[in-house]
Amino acid sequence: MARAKKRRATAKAVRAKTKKKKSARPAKPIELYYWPTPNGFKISIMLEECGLPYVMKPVNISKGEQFNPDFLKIAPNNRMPAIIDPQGPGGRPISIFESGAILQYLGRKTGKFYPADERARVEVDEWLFWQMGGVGPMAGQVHHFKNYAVETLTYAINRYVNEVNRLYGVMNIRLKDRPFIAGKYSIADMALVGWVNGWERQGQDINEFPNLKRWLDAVKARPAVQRGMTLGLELRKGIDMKDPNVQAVLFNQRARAS
Ligand SMILES: N[C@@H](CCC(=O)N[C@@H](CS)C(=O)NCC(=O)O)C(=O)O
Repeated sequence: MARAKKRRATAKAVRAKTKKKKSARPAKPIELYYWPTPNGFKISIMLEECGLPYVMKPVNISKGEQFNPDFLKIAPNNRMPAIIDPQGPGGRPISIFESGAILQYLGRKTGKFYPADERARVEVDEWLFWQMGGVGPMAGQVHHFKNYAVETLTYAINRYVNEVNRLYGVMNIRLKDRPFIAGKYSIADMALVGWVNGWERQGQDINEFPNLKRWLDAVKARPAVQRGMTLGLELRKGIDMKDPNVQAVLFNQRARAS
C-alpha cells in the first residue's frame, strides 16, 4: 500500500518535471514570409503589437520568389504574406496564407486586438473584410495604373482614383465618432494603415478627410506600427518597378504561370 503510494508520488513528480521542462522551452519563432508592402506590413505590425517572437523570411516579389515551389506549398496564390507557426493548434506547425486569415489567426491565438465578444468581433470582421475586398485591391490598382504601368491609361487611373476617394470618404464618416475603425484599436486598423499611408501615391489629399487624417496620425504614432512598417525597407532599395524584368515578373503573370 505504502509502496503504491510512493510510486504514484514519484510518477506525479516526474510528470510535473516534464511539464515544467516543456513550458520552459523557448517558443520557436513564427516564420513570416514577407516583402515590405502594405499587405506585408499588416502582419509585421500585428507580430510587433503582440510581442510574438518571429523571424522574417524575405520573399523578393520583384525577382519572382513568390513562384518558388517551396513557397507555393504554403502560399498557393503566389502572393506574400504567409506565416508558419511552429506552435500551431495542438502544438503542431500550421501554415497560413492571406493576410486577413493570418490576422484573425494571430488575434485568436493571442487574444489580442480581436475581441472574443461576438458583437465586437463582427464589427472588426466587417471592416477587415471591407479592407480586404475594397481598399487593398482598389488602392493596389491605383498604384499599378498611376505609378507602375508603362502605358498611361486615363480611364483606368480615374476609375480607381475615384473609387479610392469614395472608400476614404466611407472611412472618414466612420471615424467621425470613434477613435478607431471598429471602435477599439484592432486588426482592422492594422490592415488599413499601410494602405492609407500611401494616400499621396493614390491621387488623394488626406486633408480632405480630417477624421481619417487624425486616425492615420494616431495609428502611425504607435511604436509597434512604426517597427512593423519599417521592417525590411532596405530590401526594396534600388528596385525600379519600371524595369522590364520586374514588370515581366509582376505584371505578366499569366505568361509566367502557363
Ligand atoms: N489578398 C492577398 C494579397 C497579397 C498580395 O497581393 N501581395 C502582393 C504584394 S502587396 C504580392 O505578393 N505580389 C506578388 C505578385 O504580384 O506576384 C493578401 O491579402 O494576403
